[in-house]
Amino acid sequence: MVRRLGCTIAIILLFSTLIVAQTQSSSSTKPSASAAAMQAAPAEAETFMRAAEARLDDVGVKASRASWVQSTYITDDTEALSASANEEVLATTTELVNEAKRFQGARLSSVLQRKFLLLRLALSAPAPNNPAERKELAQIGSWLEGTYGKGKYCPKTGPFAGKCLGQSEMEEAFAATKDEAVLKDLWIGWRSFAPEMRQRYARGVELSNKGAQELGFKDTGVLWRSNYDMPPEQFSAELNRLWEQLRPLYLSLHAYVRSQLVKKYGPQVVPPNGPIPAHLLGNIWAQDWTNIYDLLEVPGKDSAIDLTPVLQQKKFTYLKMVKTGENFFVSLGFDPLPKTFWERSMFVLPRDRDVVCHASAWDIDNKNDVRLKMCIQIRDEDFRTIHHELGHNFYQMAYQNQPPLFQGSANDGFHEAVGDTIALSITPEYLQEIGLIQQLPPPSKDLALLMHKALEKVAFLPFGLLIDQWRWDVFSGKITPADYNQAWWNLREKYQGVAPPVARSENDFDPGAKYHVPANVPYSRYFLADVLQFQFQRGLCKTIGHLGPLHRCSIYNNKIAGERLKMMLEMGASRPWPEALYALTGERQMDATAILDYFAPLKIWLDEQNAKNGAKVGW
Ligand code: X8Z
Ligand code: ZN
Repeated sequence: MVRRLGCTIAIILLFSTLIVAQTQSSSSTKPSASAAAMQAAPAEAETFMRAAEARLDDVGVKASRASWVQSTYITDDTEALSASANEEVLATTTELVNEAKRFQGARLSSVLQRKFLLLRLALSAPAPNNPAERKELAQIGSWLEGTYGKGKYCPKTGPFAGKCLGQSEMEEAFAATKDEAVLKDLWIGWRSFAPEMRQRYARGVELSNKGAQELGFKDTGVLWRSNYDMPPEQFSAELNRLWEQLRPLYLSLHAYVRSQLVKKYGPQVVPPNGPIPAHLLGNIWAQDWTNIYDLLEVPGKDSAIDLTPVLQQKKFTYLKMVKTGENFFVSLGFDPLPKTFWERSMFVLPRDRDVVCHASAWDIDNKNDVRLKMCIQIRDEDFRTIHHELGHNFYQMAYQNQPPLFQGSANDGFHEAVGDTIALSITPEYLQEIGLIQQLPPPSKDLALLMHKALEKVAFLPFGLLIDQWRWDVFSGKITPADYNQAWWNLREKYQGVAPPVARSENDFDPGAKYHVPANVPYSRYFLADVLQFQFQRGLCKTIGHLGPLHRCSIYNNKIAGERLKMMLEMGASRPWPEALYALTGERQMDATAILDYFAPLKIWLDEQNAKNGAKVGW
């Protein structure tokens, strides 16, 4: 349970931000400490910080190596080695944060103030100061991640009988079948490895809360919400504000998709006015609905929008998919990926060992040893995910000249949004330019293009929000272990309007079947990224003078757009995120109008269809 940057792995250093005034208002600021600090010379703080960053860098790199080996070769030994390296990170960071208390209230440069701030926020699961508890927390973290990585379901009947399906094969299976009974079996089966995590997860929550309290936060959730250059309660309000703006769009999509699923599966299976059964949306977690695109009746649907058959016809290999992603960044003026990226990455599921298949981008040495870890399949979704991950890697390389504590993104949503922004440029125009399609679909097919994108981006929004609503309440104690599963499904219904296909109970631990929960990766970042990527794209397309709808804008090959983007990436975490946003877009606020405008023509069409079908909106 060491701080990671989403699925960009750079152990310890965290990289989000909070303005100094708020840190100082925390309960750990005692007058006596401040009085002592007034005497602590800024030069002493400078020396302290230089040594601290060197130590963090050192233990962080060691832990990254151990974690890489664990994630790409899960055994008891690699789990133990990784836990031990993470324990050292926890110990070092805690020690440094405690020592740093003597500088509270000292008159420091803004750069130094920001570094002290980031140091205090550097762990996503801070450990208690007690060595035995610290060790226990590190072990729980490695065990949970390893247990998820090994998680499999081996169906006894149906088309997948005789195979054992890990995350990657399970995603494939969910995309491949529309048979309700098979989907239900897979859905239940995927959750069967999670209950054994429940108890140790709860213990991890207890320990990391203790660690957070020792750092002066009320609980770990407050620490997470303190990472956005504003007070934690303002951050929660900010998320609500964005969600309220986006909810009508989601509701329109939900109502339309449900009406189509009623046609396919019948009202006995899909209640026309109720939540959608969660196994029918083409994805194990119902977070991305693109796999049910072919069930929908959309004008212009015949055009080559789903890239899976295109990639397969063009005989794309996994390497060609990654090279195509790299080529996009190079076309913008970024340096190519280093030779070691190609030598050290894991691109496919190894046949002979357990690995964590959930895609991630790594920055092993905070310099050029960047890597991709993924179980690539030749399909549309993985092509997009490759761009997502490479966004992390190019960000990491762009900020490598920043000092260690600034080697991160402006806030964690920025790290998640960069590759997705690039993927928004995978337009028909771009696909034609690189020879993947021959003919451009006419504007009359735009609705189909938008629907495909909405099944990815709009469908995801409430999911992106609710995971941390659950965890914040778990950390605060509002949700207790006795209600873990019920509370989870209450939120799934409230935000997403989905329901489990069979009754669930507290013998289940459904949150544990989603990677980021056992891996302890905060999730609000993906909601933010969903909003930010459209803002980034709108800003970049304006910069290059694009005329016409945003969904037909590609920044491919455009060095001016590349320069703009690079400028922001190179800032790393050195400035509060509104400044980074300003550098790219000229805006200082997160703004949902970019995504709303993008999908505006679809929203009109969805509302017409829902009215025509008499589809109820909501559940
Ligand atoms: O975890 C990821 C990336 C790695 S940071 C593959 N994503 C979230 C998820 O899969 O749940 C990207 C979209 C949301
Ligand atoms: Zn990511």
